[in-house]
Amino acid sequence: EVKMSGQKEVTFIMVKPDGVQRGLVGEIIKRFESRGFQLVGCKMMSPSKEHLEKHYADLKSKSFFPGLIKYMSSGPVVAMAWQGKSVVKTGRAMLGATNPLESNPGTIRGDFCIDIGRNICHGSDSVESGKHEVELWFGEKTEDYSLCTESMIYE
Ligand code: RTP
Repeated sequence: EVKMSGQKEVTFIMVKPDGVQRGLVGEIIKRFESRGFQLVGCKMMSPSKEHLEKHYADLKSKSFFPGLIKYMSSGPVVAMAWQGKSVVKTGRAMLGATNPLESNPGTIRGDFCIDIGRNICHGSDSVESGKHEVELWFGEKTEDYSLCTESMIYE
């Protein structure tokens, strides 16, 4: 039971409008699936400005905030909830540094983008915000099938 609890960790990963338009949805999903994480929620949607302002509430005072909301509203996004052991921290590592020029090659941003304002994906930055963001984007409607696959990934 104690062992299982870490595997229930969830993170919110989003393919931003530039990632969708550039056809990188499959690539991003593939990397998380191949690593062994489980997709427990997935939808394409065009979030309202109000919803995006909630998601980015802690950035409201930043000078780039209006541009960020405009960019994030420029087309549909793919919102995903991923589950697994240490998925928040590992997910961030897989995305790479927020500024793609500082992202290592081999990371998603390090392989596919250049500008911080067009960095193709989002990932929750703590276990707490993972939970909060999955709830904000999915409500209660995520799946949990970690029990079905435990012997495939975890000891
Ligand atoms: P993220 O949530 O997207 O994974 O990135 P983060 O927490 O590492 O970065 P944060 O500072 O929360 O910024 C969120 C998103 O805002 C855009 N941004 N633009 N133009 C700029 O200087 C600037 N700084 C941040 C980026 O798209 C970043 O992912």
